[in-house]
Amino acid sequence: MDYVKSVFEQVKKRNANEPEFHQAVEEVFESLRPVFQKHPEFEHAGLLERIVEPERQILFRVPWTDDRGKVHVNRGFRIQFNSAIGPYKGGLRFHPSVYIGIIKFLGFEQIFKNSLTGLMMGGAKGGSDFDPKGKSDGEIMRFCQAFMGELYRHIGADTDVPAGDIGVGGREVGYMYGQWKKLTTLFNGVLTGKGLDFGGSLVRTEATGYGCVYFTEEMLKDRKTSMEGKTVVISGSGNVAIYAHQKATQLGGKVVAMSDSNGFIYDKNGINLETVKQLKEVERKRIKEYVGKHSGAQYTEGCAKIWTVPCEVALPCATQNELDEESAGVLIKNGCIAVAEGANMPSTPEAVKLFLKNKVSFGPGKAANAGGVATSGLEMAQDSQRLNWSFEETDKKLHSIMVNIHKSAKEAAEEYGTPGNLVNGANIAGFMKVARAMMAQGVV
Ligand code: NDP
Ligand code: 2IT
Repeated sequence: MDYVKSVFEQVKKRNANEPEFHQAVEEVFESLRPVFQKHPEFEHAGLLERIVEPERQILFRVPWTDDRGKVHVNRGFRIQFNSAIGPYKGGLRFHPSVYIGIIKFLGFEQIFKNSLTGLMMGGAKGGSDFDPKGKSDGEIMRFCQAFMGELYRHIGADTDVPAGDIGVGGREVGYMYGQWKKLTTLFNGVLTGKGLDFGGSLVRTEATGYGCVYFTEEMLKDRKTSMEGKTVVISGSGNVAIYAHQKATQLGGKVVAMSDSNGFIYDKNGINLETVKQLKEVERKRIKEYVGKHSGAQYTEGCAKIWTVPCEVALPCATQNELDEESAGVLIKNGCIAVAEGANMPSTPEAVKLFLKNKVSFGPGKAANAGGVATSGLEMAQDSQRLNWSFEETDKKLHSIMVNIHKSAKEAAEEYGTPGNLVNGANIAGFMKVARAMMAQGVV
């Protein structure tokens, strides 16, 4: 059995019943095969065995009280995966589907994504199986305080810097920061995605969606075209989806469909973003309410069918494995030429294969959605300097980071013999920096 395969078998055995983690590892390993052929010293140093084993995994009880005085217990997670190139960095996800396998897949992806940004950030992820849906502000606050009541022991501006992800936005980061500050009596950049009044960065809210579209523009440039005049479908209607819509529209695209976990809306005139923002960011309601406000729009129950809406550009921005082989086939048949993953691992491995085989420009999540964490890195830099940069300056930096990520992935794909395959390119480019750092730092 070859080295890559034998380590993967070990990963499956040691991490049984964690299919999302296996999926993320398998994809990276497949891309890295040629790297290990070229660098036998990596095998000797046990790089793969080390990189799939988190440096530290923290699991904790989160007891909190609802508005009626009833006590609930959730489970909290923080996985500090790899610190070879910087302090641990990665978001927190609050969603009932969260378990150790989800946090592990996300933490593993984060190692390579953070490396691709070119900034000094290691990989981590955390979260809880807490469901924020239908909870009052007071309940959200008490949960966030309880969660931080344990997490604060393990994080720090120079050790581990969490941020948002699904179910964790500005409101939750604010409550967690307040509790962290109270417990430690410190004030620094220990969390990113903070409010602008207390150390947050301009553009962080928009960053993942904007970055995903900047990445798409680079892929379209390679096809001698641009976003101008393109029909776009975006799954999800959360933070990433909303700002992907905003940037795609600014660049001349028309977004005709968006979704939430219940279903999707279609508006042939282009989805009105102000209505979506009001519904999702302010009122925290369901996307189906959109059709009551725009007469030409239609709502369809079931979110997976969104990929049957014809488009040239598809941006999956909701969750893992939301776009399968069948949906990929329909997208291709309908003339889709570019797919960029705003979400983490939204396309199944079979869907990815089909896109690559049919020469659809495909931007994998760890490259295409790296704008969020990159801007978190910019927030950390501003916090350390005790300075705030302007929107324009920060957006310019984000744009140049996304252009560079596309370039490094494209060049690595060419260097290792699979031109145009940005999955291989992103995995290899992200891995190489971490591998060099691990080699230089010895067996630790
Ligand atoms: P939000 O919580 O703001 O929005 C999530 C959106 O996805 C909602 O529309 C939600 O619908 C939908 N969704 C969530 N879970 C499911 C599910 N199981 N099935 C179908 N739809 C679902 O999260 P974000 O926008 O921040 O995150 C979206 C994706 O982007 C995630 O994969 C995240 O990991 C990734 N990402 C986020 C970054 C960030 O900076 N926020 C950075 C990089 C990647 P509903 O409201 O019905 O639950
Ligand atoms: O998946 C991701 O990159 C994020 N949720 C953002 C992480 C961060 O630290 O900003």
